[in-house]
Amino acid sequence: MSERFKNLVMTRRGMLGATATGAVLAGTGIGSTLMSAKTAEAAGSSVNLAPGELDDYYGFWSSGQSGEMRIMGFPSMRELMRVPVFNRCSATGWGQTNESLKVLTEGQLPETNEFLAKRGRKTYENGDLHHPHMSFTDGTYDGRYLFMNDKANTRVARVRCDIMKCDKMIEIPNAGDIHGLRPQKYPRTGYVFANGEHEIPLVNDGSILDSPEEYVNIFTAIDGDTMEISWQVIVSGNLDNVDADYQGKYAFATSYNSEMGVNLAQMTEALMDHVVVFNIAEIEAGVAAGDYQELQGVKVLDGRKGKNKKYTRYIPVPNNPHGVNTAPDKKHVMINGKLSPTVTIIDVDKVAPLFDADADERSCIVGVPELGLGPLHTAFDGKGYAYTTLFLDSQIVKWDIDKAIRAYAGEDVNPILHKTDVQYQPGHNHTSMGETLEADGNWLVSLNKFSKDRFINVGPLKPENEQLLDITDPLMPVVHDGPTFAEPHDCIIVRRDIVNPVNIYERDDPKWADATAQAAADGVDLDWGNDELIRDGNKVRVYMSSVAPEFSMEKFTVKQGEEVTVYITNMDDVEDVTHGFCLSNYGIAMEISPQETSSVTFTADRPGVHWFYCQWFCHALHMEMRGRMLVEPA
Ligand code: K7E
Ligand code: CUA
Ligand code: CA
Repeated sequence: MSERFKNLVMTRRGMLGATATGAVLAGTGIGSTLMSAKTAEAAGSSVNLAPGELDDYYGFWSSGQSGEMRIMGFPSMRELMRVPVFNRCSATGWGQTNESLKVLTEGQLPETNEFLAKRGRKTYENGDLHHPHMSFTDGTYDGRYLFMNDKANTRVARVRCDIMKCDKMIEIPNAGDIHGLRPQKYPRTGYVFANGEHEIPLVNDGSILDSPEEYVNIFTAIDGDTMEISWQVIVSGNLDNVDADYQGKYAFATSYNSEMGVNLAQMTEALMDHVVVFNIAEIEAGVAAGDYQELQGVKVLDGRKGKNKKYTRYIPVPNNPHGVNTAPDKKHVMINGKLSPTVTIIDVDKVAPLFDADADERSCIVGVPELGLGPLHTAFDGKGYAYTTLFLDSQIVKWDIDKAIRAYAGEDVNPILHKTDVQYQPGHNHTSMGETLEADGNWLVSLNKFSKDRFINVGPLKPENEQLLDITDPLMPVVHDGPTFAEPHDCIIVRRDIVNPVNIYERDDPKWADATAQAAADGVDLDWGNDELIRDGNKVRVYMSSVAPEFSMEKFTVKQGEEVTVYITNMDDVEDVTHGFCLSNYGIAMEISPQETSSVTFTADRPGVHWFYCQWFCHALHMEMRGRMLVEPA
C-alpha cells in the first residue's frame, strides 16, 4: 500500500471512529475528530498487519453453539484455526476417528452411552462452547492447557496447547448444563470450576416435575491435571458465571435465579439475587472429614443456604447478575448487574469474616457504581481501570475502580471516564492478558451479539460483530470490525511468547497410543510405516503410511460386512505437509498431520471399488494421491 493511500484509509477510518463516539464526546471540549484520527492511525499500524507480519497475541475464542474453539491472531483478528471440540468436523474427522472418539466417549456417563446407543450414536453431535480459559500458574497463563464448557450437554473439555487438540472431555454428573467455567488462578490450576446453570432434581429419574423445592444446582471442581471430578457442592439458586480469586481461597459464582423459578416471571421476581462464595479450604476439609454423600461416583457436599455455612456464603446483589470478574489488583471482584445498571464490587480481603456465624453478607461490598443499562462483563487493564459491557446501551464504559469505591464511601466523585459506542449489544469483552496479573492495557475486544447493518447482507441470519478498541487511547476508538459465525461468547487474549505449539508431532504422542498397541500386537511397527492387512475373524486391520504424494498401499480388498480399521501414519516430517484420508461414498475423512497416526473404523457394507484419496492439498501430485478399496460382495 502506498503511503498516500495508507494515509487516506487511516483518515477515513479515524473519521468513522469519531462519528461513533461523537455523541459521548459532545460537550467534553475535546477536538474529537482530530484526536480519533490520530489515535486510529497509531493503532492502525499494529491492527493492519502487512503481509507476512505476525500478531503479538493469540486469541482463544469460543464459538458458542458451533461447538468448536477458534484460534485468532490478535490484534489483526485473523482467524487462524478452528479446533473441533464439542462439534463434528468434516475436515479433520473429529467425531469419526478412533482417536477423537476415545476423547469424546471415555468421559461420558453410562446412562448417556445407553441413551445414545439407542439412537445408533456413540456421542453427542452438538455442543455449545461458551468459556475458553487457559491454565494458570501464580496468577498468570502458563501455556499448558485450555479448558472449556459445553452448556448443551453438560461437559467440560481440555485442549492441549502443545498440539492444539482436545485431549480430554468429561460429562459432569448430577449437574444441569454447565455454563460458567474458570480455572483456579493461584497457586496454579489446580481446580477448574464449573457451574451447573439449569436446576434439576437431585436424582433426575423422571419422578419429579412440579416440585421445584426438590430441584438443585451443582457447583463442580475438576482436577485440571487429571480431568477427574474432585468434589461437588449443592447450592441454593442457580449458577451463571464464576471466577476465582488470586489468593487461592475462594470462588465466586453469580445466580440470576435465586428464586428457583421455572419461568421468566418467577426468575425475575426478586430485586436481589446473590453471589455464592465457595470456601475452598473448608470444602476440602469437609471432603476429608467425610461430610458428603456419594452420587454417581462423586463426593457431593451440601452448601445450600443455612445448611453448612462453612462451605458457602450468599451475598445479596441486584439483580439477575451475570458476569464475575476478578481484577488484577488481586483485591476486587466485579459482579455485573444485568437487570441492575450497576456493578457490585466485592473486596476479597473482607470475605473471610463472612464465614463467622452472624456476619452481614453485604459487609464485603465496597462499591456499587451505576454505569449504564445492562452490565454483563467487566475487563481490566492492570492500571486501575475497569471496562464493562452495557448490553442495552450498546456501549463499553471505562471506569475508575478506586473512584467507584470512594463514591460508595460518600465522596463526591464520578468513576465514569468514557463510553464508546459499539455495534451492537455487547456480551463479553476482554482485554489483552486482562484476566491475569499481567494485564497490559493495550487492547479490548467487544463481542457484540448483533451486527445489524455493519456488513453487506447475507440473509436473515446475520453474523455477530467483534470490535477491537484501542484502550491505550483515553477515547477508546473502535479500530476494527470483524464478523464471526455463531456465536463467540467469550475469549481470552494471550501474549504469544506464552504459547508454543509444535510444528510436527512426536512419534510417541499419547494421542494414538491405542493404535501403537494394536499394531504391536499385530507385529507392525508404526514408526517404520510398513504395510499390513490383518484379518482377525470379522475384523480387518489395514496399516499403511503416507509420504507425499503417495499412500504406501495402492489397493486393498475386504469382504462385505467386515469391520475395517484403517491406520495411516504420515511419514512426512516436513512442516505443513498434512495429508488426509477420504474414503469416497463411505462418509469417511480424516486429517493426518506430519508424523501423526490416525485411524478410523467402519463396516464395509457397500460393495464395489471405492477410491480413497488425500483431501489435504499436499503436493503438485496431490490429485494423484489415491488408492482403491475393493469390497467384495458377501
Ligand atoms: Cu454469553 Cu459468558 Cu455464556 Cu455472558 S455468557 S454474554
Ligand atoms: Cu497428501 Cu494431498
Ligand atoms: Ca432473579
